[in-house]
Amino acid sequence: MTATHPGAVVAGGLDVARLRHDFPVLRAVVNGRPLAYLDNGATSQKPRAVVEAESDFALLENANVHRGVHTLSQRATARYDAVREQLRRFLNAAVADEIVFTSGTTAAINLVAQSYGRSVLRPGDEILLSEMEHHSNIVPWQLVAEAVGARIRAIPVTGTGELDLDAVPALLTDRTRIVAITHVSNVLGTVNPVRRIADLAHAAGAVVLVDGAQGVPHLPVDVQALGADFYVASAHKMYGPTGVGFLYGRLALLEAMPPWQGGGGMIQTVSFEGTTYAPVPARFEAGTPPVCQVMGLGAAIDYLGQLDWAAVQRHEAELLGYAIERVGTVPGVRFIGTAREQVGVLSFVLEGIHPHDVGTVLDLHGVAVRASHHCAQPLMRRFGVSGTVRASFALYNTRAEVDQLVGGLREARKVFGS
Ligand code: 7TS
Repeated sequence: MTATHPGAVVAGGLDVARLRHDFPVLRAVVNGRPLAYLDNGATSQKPRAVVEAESDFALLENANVHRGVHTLSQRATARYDAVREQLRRFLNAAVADEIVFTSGTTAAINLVAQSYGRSVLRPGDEILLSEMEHHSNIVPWQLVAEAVGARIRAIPVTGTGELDLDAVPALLTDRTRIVAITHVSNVLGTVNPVRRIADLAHAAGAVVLVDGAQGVPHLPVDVQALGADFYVASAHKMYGPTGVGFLYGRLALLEAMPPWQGGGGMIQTVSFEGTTYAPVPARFEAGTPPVCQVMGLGAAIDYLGQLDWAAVQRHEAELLGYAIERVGTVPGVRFIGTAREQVGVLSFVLEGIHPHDVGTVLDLHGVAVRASHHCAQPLMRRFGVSGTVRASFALYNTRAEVDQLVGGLREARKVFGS
């Protein structure tokens, strides 16, 4: 693995210009303009160190894990499990066995729904979600609810894009078994009061799954302080590779959970009379895992670990504040989501212009945003829109990129009239 330059952080702030050198794609030219990559909520760019960790492993050290006695396989296994330990520290989990590698957030939620959900839910039981969930934190629960006869309920979202906490006590009943909420909304950027909700859920006897897909790229996460029983995320939104993510689960819960997918690596003994299963986390990692990608995830955690997080958070907050101020000067802009605690994301509509059309004009200006329902159709319905334009930020974004966004929005206004 190649180390990133140690001088990336300068006193008093983040040396963004130097950091950007770690991300070669940021020098791309799109439609004759310098790329302004503001679609980090969909996937962040990857620093050279992450890609090199993957390619070095593939080219020089490749072997399968947990299978061979030969040296290369043993080395690969040690490195694979070392990343598990890195994640344990990154999330402040109690032990490394609480970390299961998955292919991403979606796979991790499906794992919990199918393994934990199916084994505890009875007809008439309830699963409490929220109106701001990504489809990944809705549909897996609907699948299991349908199968077992359970019922889905949802915490409403206020006009500012916050969870309506006053509604929570009435929604938590003696039938609620699982509460699954996002840490940070991928549409609104709202940071949810996870700890408060977890305390209420636990008092009602429910377990809590936190969808951290948009949390880990922006906030230091301590799963124990949050009171999360399960916490899930994807590497590709935290400067790591696609194809890998993780499930954190409290050890006692994981140990009591039945396997979901069967295959190599998750068994103790197999016979036609019956099979016994490996202890966690192997029980939940059937088949060859994404070994190269796990090496890249390790490098991403290293990369994040060498940053001054206070400076990163300051930079991202300043940038969001600047974006709110500047985008707000464009005629006809209406922000969707104005929560008191907001990170990384700015969603808005330009009155009278379809978000797709705005997205297309922005692309002609070299600005990459997402313009859609953002896989959050219940939330779109809540705000009475078919979609929004979403600028989502990362630590390498700049004010100049926000200015480029605003230039593109003014152009869209001109092209489509007012
Ligand atoms: N949960 C949240 C909160 C997300 O933002 C996403 C992806 C997922 C789950 C699913 O993650 P995956 O890695 O398993 O696909 N969100 C987005 C987005 O906002 N734009 O593109 C993908």
